[in-house]
Amino acid sequence: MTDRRDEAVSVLRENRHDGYTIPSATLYPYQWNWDSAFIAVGLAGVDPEAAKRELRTLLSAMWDNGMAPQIAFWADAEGYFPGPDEWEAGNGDVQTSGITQPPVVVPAARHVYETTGDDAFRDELLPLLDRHLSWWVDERSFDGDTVYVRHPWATGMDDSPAWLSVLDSFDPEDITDDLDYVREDRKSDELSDQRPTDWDYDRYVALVRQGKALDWDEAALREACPFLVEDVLTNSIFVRACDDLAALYAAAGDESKANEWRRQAEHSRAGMRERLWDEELGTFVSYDRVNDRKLRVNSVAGLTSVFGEVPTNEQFASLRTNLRENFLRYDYGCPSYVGPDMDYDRYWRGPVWMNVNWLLVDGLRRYGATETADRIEQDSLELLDREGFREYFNPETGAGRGSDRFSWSAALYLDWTT
Ligand code: 9YW
Repeated sequence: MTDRRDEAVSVLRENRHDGYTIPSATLYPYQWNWDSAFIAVGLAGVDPEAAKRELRTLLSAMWDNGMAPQIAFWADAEGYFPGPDEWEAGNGDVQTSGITQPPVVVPAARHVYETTGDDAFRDELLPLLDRHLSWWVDERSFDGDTVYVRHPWATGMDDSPAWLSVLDSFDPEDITDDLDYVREDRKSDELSDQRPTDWDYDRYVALVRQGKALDWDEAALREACPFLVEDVLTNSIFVRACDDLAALYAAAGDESKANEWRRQAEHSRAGMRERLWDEELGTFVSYDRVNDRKLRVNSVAGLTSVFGEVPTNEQFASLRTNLRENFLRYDYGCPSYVGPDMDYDRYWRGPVWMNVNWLLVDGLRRYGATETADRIEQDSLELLDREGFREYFNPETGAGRGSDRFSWSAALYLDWTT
């Protein structure tokens, strides 16, 4: 093992708690949903039992209705806002947040299964994964094809510029009368300039307080919530998750279930191609269901559609031109957003993130775009080798930003260097 791989393993060991791995010891002291999925991918090759446990713990926080929460508060911790008392949500065993995150758990489960060949693990997870994806279709889809989220944090790309016009479409005081809170995410001066602004934060908190006031009731929130967005990243991952669930069923010999989920994947893909494609930008975009409009922003989220094999060949040709001309003209690919007010250092408004690069590399290889995939993979490894396992990176200088010893950066390094 190289020194860097050893270090990646030790980051994951340091951040491991009882059955799950926290994203960062300095910023995020609980279990996060898609973080754990990426972590399981990296652990699969070095500690398969820990990888399985990571996913089991993640799924044991699932609600009865099949919602897999963004955060599970397994143990008390200091210094994170909004914590368990703020959300007042959970499944009886564990307190959780009231929103979800993109269902990377299914691709991760398939990866762990295929690495270990553990049929019992596959069979144990199948009904849980099925329940979760069925929840997306039953509770989070207007038309049965594309799915929606009701908070920017649920997309995993908290302060993406794609959300600005939706956040601007409502007054936080119209949905809650309590906007008192203290942020915990700007502990140093350096971080202050990199985190979401207070204007965004007021709206994030208002959406949380509205959800809590309505007891996290999906039907009530579908009526009242001003943020109902068909996020392109979530949908791309959802489509891939349906395909991967079908593959797991096929491995278990259940062709009828496999076909059911293949059909869902095709149906959701067709919905995305029809409603989320933006010819002028050459990418897929998210859709605001409340105001019935496309959110026309060139975010890397649109490019992750390759992870779900969503673009037709024709769409892929435009998307690849957009990727090369707009995103890969920086020294380090692939920035999270390009366009007006791009900010190289601010969270999801410009910096490079390793989990996104991992989705892109995987998807681009599916389209046979080997050179482009290699470029993004090499940029990622260069950044991690040079800067360490940072949370995000400046696309111009490559400087590491945010927290250090960040779990998914370490985990995906392990997967790329296997
Ligand atoms: C938050 C943990 C999470 C990630 C998100 C990222 C950030 C902040 O950190 O969210 O308070 O949830 O935007 O994608 O899962 O690493």
